[in-house]
Amino acid sequence: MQEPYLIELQKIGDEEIGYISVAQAFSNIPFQIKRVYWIYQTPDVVERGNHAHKNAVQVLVCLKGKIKITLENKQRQVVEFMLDNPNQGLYIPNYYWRKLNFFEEGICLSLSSSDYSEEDYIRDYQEFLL
Ligand code: T46
Repeated sequence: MQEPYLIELQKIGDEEIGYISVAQAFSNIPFQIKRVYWIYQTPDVVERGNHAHKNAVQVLVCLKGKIKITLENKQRQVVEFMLDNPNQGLYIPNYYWRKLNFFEEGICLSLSSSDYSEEDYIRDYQEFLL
């Protein structure tokens, strides 16, 4: 069973001109990236996620603001990450129940290993624990 972990993405540039960070498959991202999406304008009071993936693995990057990501495995072990830095990614293995809370107009970039398929989602928490 894989564990979630943070990935430090190189920060290229300086204070004068700003920065570039790069995500590259099989270099700093440990899978082939098949889909990229981003989540934005989520009010603080909303909790997104509340599902797990059967196969898809992901790296999430907070491009702006702050995002609290709570991850739980089938053994009910919970780990929490606060992403607030665009040169940091969070690797999420499959079979992790996730909850996302956005603060300060948080923008979340997601790099996913798979095409979108509703079949890959477990949206029922009791089913997830089976
Ligand atoms: C995840 C977290 C971090 C699509 O049509 N195509 C897509 O590629 C995606 C990602 C979503 N959708 C549709 C499906 C729903 O009708 O957009 C709607 C919202 O999706 P969802 O409720 O799954 O959104 P989140 O923010 O709870 O979850 C998303 C990803 O779905 C999920 O894989 O890990 O972001």
